[in-house]
Amino acid sequence: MVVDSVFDVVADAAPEIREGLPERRAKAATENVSGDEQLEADVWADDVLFERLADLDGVNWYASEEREDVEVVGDADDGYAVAIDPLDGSSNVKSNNPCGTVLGVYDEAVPASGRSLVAAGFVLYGPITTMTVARDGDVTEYLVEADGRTDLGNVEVPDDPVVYGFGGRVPDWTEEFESYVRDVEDDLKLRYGGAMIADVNQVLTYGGVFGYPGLQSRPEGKLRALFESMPIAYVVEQAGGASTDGSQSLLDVDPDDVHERTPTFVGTQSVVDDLEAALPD
Ligand code: AFP
Repeated sequence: MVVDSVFDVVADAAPEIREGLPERRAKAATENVSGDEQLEADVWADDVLFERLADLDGVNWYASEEREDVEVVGDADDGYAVAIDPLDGSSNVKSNNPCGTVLGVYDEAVPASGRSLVAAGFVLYGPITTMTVARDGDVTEYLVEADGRTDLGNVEVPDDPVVYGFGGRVPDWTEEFESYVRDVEDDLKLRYGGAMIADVNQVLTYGGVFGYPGLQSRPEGKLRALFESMPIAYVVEQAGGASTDGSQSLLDVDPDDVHERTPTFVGTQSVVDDLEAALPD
């Protein structure tokens, strides 16, 4: 199965990427198309993953946060598109904080709606390396080591929320969003580390909410729909949680551009419901 092969490749590359980080903490003298300063690690991880994923029969398109255009890498009937952020949270490499890879597998050419996702997942470089994969209605966490993967069991978002974390500067939040956060912070514990996949894994583990809101200065927010928001929403929703861009499931977002950004919130259903109620339509 092509989807199996995609996650086999990502898991097999993970130990090599992790081992290659120490000597790649410097900044490359480049920016990606979104204007993010690129670390050597960003560019290198993208090259490692592109080389392997482009080779897979059944993968027709490779879209990356680090590449301006979608790469056409195959012409299989019913081929898939892989949309990937090779090193999410790469600015955490310098400070030795968690980072990882996030990807979605779409069953048509991208950009495409989140409803065309057939699988999604992420690798998390923390105290241990894990890969979490959502597909066919299940979400499974694996321990990833050089000699292979170990199934650590199913992942389900806890119903009782414990943690919250939101990006952007507080003065740049909208009034309605800030008011919502003031309520949330009375009940939940702040967990925000600058890498979406690490912060979302807190939510998957303990329950709660993670988000990067639309800002006064940037109403679309920071996170990229195709590579970050929709894949992570797919994981969280398949794990029994919810997602929203403020008014709809992130899976209903249908980006026109590969690098389009969207306000992004994922987490325990009750908390996401309260958030949607607090934000203007
Ligand atoms: P980098 O990959 O450039 O470190 O950005 C990480 C990210 O896209 C996402 O993983 C984080 O949740 C978010 O940006 C952090 O953004 P702030 O630095 O504005 O908090």
